[in-house]
Amino acid sequence: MQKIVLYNPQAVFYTMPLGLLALASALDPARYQVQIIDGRLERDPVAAVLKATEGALCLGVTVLTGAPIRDALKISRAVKAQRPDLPVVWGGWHPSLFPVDTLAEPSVDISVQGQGEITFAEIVERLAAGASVAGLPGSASRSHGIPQLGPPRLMQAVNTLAPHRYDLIPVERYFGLKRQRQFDYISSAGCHFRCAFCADPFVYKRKWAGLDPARVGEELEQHWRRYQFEEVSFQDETFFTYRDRVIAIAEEFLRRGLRFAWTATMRADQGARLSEADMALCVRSGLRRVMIGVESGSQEMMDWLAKDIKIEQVLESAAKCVRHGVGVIFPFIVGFPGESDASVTATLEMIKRLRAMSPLFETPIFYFKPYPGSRITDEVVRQGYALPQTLEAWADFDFIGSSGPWVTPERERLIERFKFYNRFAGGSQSLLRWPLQQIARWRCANDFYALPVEKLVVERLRPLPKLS
Ligand code: B12
Ligand code: SF4
Repeated sequence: MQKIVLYNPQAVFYTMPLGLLALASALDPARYQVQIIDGRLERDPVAAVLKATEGALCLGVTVLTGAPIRDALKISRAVKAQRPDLPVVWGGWHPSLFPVDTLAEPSVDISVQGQGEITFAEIVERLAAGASVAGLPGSASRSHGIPQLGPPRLMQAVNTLAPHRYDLIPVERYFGLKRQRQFDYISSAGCHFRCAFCADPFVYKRKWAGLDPARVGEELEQHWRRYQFEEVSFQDETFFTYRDRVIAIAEEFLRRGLRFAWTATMRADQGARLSEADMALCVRSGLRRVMIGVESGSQEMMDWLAKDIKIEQVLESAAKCVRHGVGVIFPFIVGFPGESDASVTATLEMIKRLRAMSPLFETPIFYFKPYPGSRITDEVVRQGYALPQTLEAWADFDFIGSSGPWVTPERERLIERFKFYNRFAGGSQSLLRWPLQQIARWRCANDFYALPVEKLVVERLRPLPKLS
């Protein structure tokens, strides 16, 4: 039995490490013993990985762009220093976007692009046989010290892949850290759409592959009976891609008598197209909340972003969710390169409009960041914007809570104040917060954000996390 170690870097949320579960589950359990170490659960992740990699065949690390790179580097370097012969494989979004650049890091031997199950299984087979991994489709590695990229690998139909082995992770610990019995699950890979700020079109080439509804029903029934969760959080990029599939999944839940709530991503055009009867069926099967990326309240900006969505579809989806009691998270992005004041104003107006529709609606605002692999990022780079050149610099490329170079200090001040008052203006509030809610409502209604005394007092009393 050969040992494989997989590492999930530290991050700010406790979503289950589904990428690593997918890799581990694709390996033959009769031949490989897989240990998943999650940096978010370990007191001393370096010590845990060093201990686990003793006698291992390889270490695999999943790497997102931004802060997780720092931890991935720390772990990979510590392992290489102690076990120079142990192959270290990086996969996930960042190595998918920078297959060869990733190999400038001496502690990384192989990088994997896109879907990793089959590529990783083949890497492991070759390593076990003492064979070279050079030229393996979907990967890059060094040949005679020179990084070389293998040919791309075609997208794998996900139904052919093994079910995810949740017994490899401490599911209860994730429930505890999330403070809710919420189970993470993924039913598809990729996305057909082409949004200009997103890396998915680059990595998945606008392809999508989904699990059969019967399999989703069967797997979730087994997991539900075993883990007794209250909610399933579908991590799919676009869960509502095909109406018939979504309806079949909802029918599976009902037929099997599964009593859990579920949440998923929905595009506004998909929501607008969904019939009242379909929506009602989804709700009966447990649908409680969807996430609909709006990004901008300006149609012109939406078109520039190639969202392929109309503002009316956002409002139509929102109204449908109100009618069916479904909560919605509508994320917005401000600070796109060259964004006009009118566009920002349209976004803030749209947020107010949505917030007024339901106390179950949330409207987080993010600042645009030129994540690699997107059309806008390519454009700003052509115009002279310098992307980080090293992995260390990419690790710092994590603007959670900061505004980026395309937002003037005045605009940032306005947006931060708007976020504060908008948060307090909406929803039901406790008696204690009632006066603040009234002031916040008045301010939002009159677009008056000067002299934000209440904001200063509240932040003094309880600093708010700057996440949205
Ligand atoms: C859950 C999630 C997270 C979790 C992290 C998950 C984890 N690993 O612990 C959290 C909440 C921490 C997170 C954070 C962020 N996220 Co996020 N997240 C997701 C989401 C919704 C699901 C990920 C998932 O589980 N997918 C399912 C699994 C099966 O797929 P996978 O992880 O991609 O793994 C496959 C391949 O990538 C590959 N693979 C992955 N790892 C490895 C490792 C090896 C060794 C190999 C060989 C292969 C391999 O094989 C796997 C199976 O095919 C994705 C969207 C999506 N649907 O993928 C966005 C996504 C990954 N996130 C994204 C972004 C932008 C972010 C944030 C920057 C957003 C923000 N501003 O907050 C932060 C950055 C990190 C930080 N600062 O902490 C982008 C990726 C951008 C990038 N270049 O990295 C995505 C794609 C969303 C999008 N379309 O923009 N995220
Ligand atoms: S933002 Fe969502 S819908 Fe648009 S391309 Fe990315 S994953 Fe697809």
